[in-house]
Amino acid sequence: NAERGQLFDEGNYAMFIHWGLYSQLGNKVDGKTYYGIGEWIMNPRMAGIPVPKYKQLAGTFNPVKFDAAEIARIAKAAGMKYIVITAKHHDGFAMYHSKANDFNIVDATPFSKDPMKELAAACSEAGLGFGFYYSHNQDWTFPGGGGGPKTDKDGNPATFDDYFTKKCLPQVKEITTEYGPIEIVWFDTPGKMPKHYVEQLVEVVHKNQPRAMVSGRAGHGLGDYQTLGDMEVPRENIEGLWESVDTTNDSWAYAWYDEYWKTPEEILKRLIACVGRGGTYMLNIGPRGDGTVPERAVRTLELSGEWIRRYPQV
Ligand code: JFZ
Repeated sequence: NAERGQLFDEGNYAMFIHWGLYSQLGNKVDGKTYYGIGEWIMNPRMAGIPVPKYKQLAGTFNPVKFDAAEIARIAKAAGMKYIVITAKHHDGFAMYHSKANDFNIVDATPFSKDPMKELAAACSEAGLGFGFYYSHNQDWTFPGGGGGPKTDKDGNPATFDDYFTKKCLPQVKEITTEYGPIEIVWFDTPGKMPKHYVEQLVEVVHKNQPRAMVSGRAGHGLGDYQTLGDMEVPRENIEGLWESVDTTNDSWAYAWYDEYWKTPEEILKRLIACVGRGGTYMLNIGPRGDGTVPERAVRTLELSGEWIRRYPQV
C-alpha cells in the first residue's frame, strides 16, 4: 500500500536492539573485563577471542528469559513505532534460524528456538513495525568475510566472493522472506566492499520487501536514507530522509559494568532534536545473554514515554 520512504516522512522514533552471542559475555572473558562496545568483544581490539573458542559460546547460549511481547510492550510504552534487531552482527552468528549457515541460534544452541519469529509476531500484534540489522561486509567467523578467516577449514584460500555467495546473499534473502513485512534492513560498515555486491543486496531487499528502507550504511550511496554517525544529533536542518542512532547507556550490546544511563530528560532532548529537524531517532537497548532487558533501560524508556503521553495535558 504505502510508498517506500513513508516510514521517515515526518521523522520517527524506533527501538534498536543489539543482541547476540556476545551478550552472554557482557564484556567479561575468563574473568577479565574489557571496556568498549560489547558486540566487538571477539575482535583483537577487545579480547581477541579465536574463532573456534568464540563459536563454542553457542553451546551455552540459552536465553530462556527472552520475552518478545515484553520487548514490544517496552517499545510501545516509550512511544516507539518499530524495532530493528541484529539478525547477524560482525561476529557472524545468526540470531534467527538460517538454512544457509548453521552458526545460528536454532542449530547451534541449546535454546533451539527462533526468537526473531517471536519478535516479528509480537511487533505485528502490538502494531509495531519490524526490521533487521545485518552486517553485510564484516563477518569475523566465516572464511572470506570482512575481518574473517583467510582460509576455509581445509586450508584453502577463501575470498570475499565465497562469503558473499555462500552466506551473505542467501541470508539477506532469508531475512527478507521469512519474517513477514519488514520496514528496514540496516546494513552497516561497508568498508571497501565493491559496489556490485551492495547493488545485489539492495536489489534483493527491494524485490522481496518493496516498502522496506535500506540504511545509508549499505555503502556506495545506495541506501534509501542517510544514517548519521553514532549518537550524532545534527545542529542544523538536514535535507532528505535521515536517521540518528543512539544508546540508552554507552555500549550497544550488553556490558556488565555499563551503568552510564542517559536520563529520561536526555533521551527526550535527543528525540525532540532529531524529530524536530525532520529526522528519525533510533535508540538502542542491549538485552543480557539470558534475554532480559536491563531494568534501568526499561525504566528510562517508560519514564520518557510517560512524559510524551502526558504532555498534551500539561
Ligand atoms: C557500527 C558497528 O561496528 C557497531 O558495533 C554498532 O553496531 C554500531 C551501531 O555501528 O559502528 C559504527 C559505524 C559507523 C559509525 C560509527 C560506528 N559512524 O559512521 O559514525
